[in-house]
Amino acid sequence: MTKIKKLLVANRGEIALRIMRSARELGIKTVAVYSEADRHALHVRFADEAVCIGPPPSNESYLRMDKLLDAAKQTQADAIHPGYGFLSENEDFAQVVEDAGLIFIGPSPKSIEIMGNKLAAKEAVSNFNVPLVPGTTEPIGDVSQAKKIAKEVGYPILIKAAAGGGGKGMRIVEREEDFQEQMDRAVSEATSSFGDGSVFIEKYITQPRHIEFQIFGDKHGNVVHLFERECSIQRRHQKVVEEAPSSVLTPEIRKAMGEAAVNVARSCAYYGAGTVEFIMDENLNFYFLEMNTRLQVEHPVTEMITGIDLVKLQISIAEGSKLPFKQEELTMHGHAVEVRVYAEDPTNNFMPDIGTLKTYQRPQGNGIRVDDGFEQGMTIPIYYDPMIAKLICHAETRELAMDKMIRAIDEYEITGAETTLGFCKYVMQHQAFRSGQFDTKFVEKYFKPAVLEPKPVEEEELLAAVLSAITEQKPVPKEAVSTHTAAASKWRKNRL
Ligand code: MV4
Repeated sequence: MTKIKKLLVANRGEIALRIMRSARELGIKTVAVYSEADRHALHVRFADEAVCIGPPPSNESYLRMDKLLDAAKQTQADAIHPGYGFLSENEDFAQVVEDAGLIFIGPSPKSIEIMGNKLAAKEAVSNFNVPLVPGTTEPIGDVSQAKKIAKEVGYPILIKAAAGGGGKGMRIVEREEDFQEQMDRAVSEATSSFGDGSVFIEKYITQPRHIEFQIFGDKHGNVVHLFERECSIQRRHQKVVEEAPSSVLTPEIRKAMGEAAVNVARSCAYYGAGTVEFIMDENLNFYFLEMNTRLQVEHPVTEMITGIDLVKLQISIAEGSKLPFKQEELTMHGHAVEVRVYAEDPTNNFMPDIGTLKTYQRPQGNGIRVDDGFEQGMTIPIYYDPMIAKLICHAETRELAMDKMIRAIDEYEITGAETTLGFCKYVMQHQAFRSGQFDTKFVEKYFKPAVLEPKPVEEEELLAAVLSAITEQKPVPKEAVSTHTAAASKWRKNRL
């Protein structure tokens, strides 16, 4: 057991803040790192100490292992938490942190390495009773051999890059005639993106649901799962809505998937927080896809249904503590939903709409959590992910959690940048989502920009219109008058 005294968080924004809050509650001092673009960021203000690690671009700051280690040395931090993204799933980073005599808040470099390669992951789980999508478990060497297997499992099939992840480097093959061409494309994409051209094939599940299990292991060989999250509402591999538990799992399937998830963790002697990703077909068959060896963006929904602080648990496991509970002692309470609020314009193909947050008012109330890294008046930097916040609602039932989410979205007031709030509200009100009859094609199937109401007129534009109408002695535009005299709620941009 090594108690951590000072933790450096090698990340920025909402996740850096979220991690530092838990550290502070544990009496651990916190060190922020920041790029020149984040000098005034909230995570910098929150920390006990802060070190500038370079210019705005991530590859000159947040991705620089040497600068992060220097910052740790300079501040005498004894541990590093990588957050998510950036270096969180880089086994070399985990290794250099340990080589420097520091505690890495995460799994072993070896676990990261194995699960970072999908074929190595399949190989690892092969003796652990984990269902895999029918296909190949070796890199394809001989195309005629691969075609034979494709014929056996049946078209359509999916070619995936072993080194890929998050949907990168995948190719669908509808019929045998296209196999060679798609194969060539996949190999060249994989080579240029990952420096590794190995590819394999799987049966293509056409309308899958994405269900992932939160697992936790300690350094003494104990592993548990903390139930599932469903993240089927995605747009181009970017998650939009996440919830826990999933609305489709029966207790029996949950138990079977949970056991499979624990076995995936055992197959690579996993410790720390991890997520085991499955896809589920329309007959509720589930298959292991990959394991993410980090704390995930959507971890708050799990925290809300279990009441467990996952960051505190990560820290105590990194210190060498045993898991404080057994599987049988874990229970779920109620239902949690999360939406990701991005500075993107849903009416303009979700183009990033970076700006200064002219007004920024968070929703409040029982069962509402907002994880963000901004305040009114701040400018969203152009260099990083355009996520403004995560909005999480918890209630007794799924229905009540969705209703709370709609209320919270209506109460959220953001001007100065277009956001995905209205889009999230559309999802929350959609009968396919509400009934639980949805899959990963939801956005493609149902969303068109026209479903969002036209944006209300901004206050300034309205004033200008009224003033010019008065000074020019023209009648005040009718629309302006009605908007102005309407209830204050009409000002909100998220009304549908
Ligand atoms: C699949 C699949 C269908 N069949 N594998 C996309 C991200 C990566 N983690 C795996 N992905 C998929 N793998 C087989 N055999 C469909 C997807 C997929 C997907 C998965 C989960 C959530 C959203 C998705 C969107 C498109 C494709």
